[in-house]
Amino acid sequence: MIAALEAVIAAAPFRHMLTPGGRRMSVAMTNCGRNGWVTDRSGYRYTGCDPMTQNPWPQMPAAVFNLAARAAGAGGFPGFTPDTCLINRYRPGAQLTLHQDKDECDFSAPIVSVSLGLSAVFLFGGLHRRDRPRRIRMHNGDVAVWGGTARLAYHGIAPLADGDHPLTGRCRINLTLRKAT
Ligand code: MD3
Ligand code: FE
Repeated sequence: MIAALEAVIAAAPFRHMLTPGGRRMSVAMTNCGRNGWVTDRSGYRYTGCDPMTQNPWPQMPAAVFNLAARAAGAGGFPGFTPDTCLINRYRPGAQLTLHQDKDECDFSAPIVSVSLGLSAVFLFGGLHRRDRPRRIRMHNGDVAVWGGTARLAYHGIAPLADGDHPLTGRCRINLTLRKAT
């Protein structure tokens, strides 16, 4: 998985995107697949090309697609065909505040996430921002399927603790596979 991702990252490097409010995200991101999720001063959206290079996003590696499809099937969502994989890189201190994933067309498709490298505390909330989130530790190799009533749950990642992982060094990599269009 890591070897396949190296090629993606070489063609579409990690970058810190801007929120619509103009803040630099602490998580560095890139994408592969037919669509890629981006944010800048004009908002959140999916694009077919990388705004940094103007090139189409790199192809999704078959190993990544197959893992996500198999995991979704095992979780009760057969026929999942993700068209986008967001790759998030967390260094110590990086975090993702509570949010919903709402930029996709079809909320009946689940989201599959793959955690690599350093562990993180995943915040799994409810359908309202005020619902107190459960804290779930995500470790290297963990794969999660979020569908049905969980699809629109608020979620986030607590600030990453420092550490050193044999696979990734001082970071956590998360793959988020979705059907965007
Ligand atoms: C639960 N990423 O990229 S992945 C994101 O670890 C994002 O980088 C986190 O949230 C990360 O948008 C979490 C797991 C995840 C993704 C989407 C969900 C969990 C979810 C949508 C609904 C509920
Ligand atoms: Fe999310």
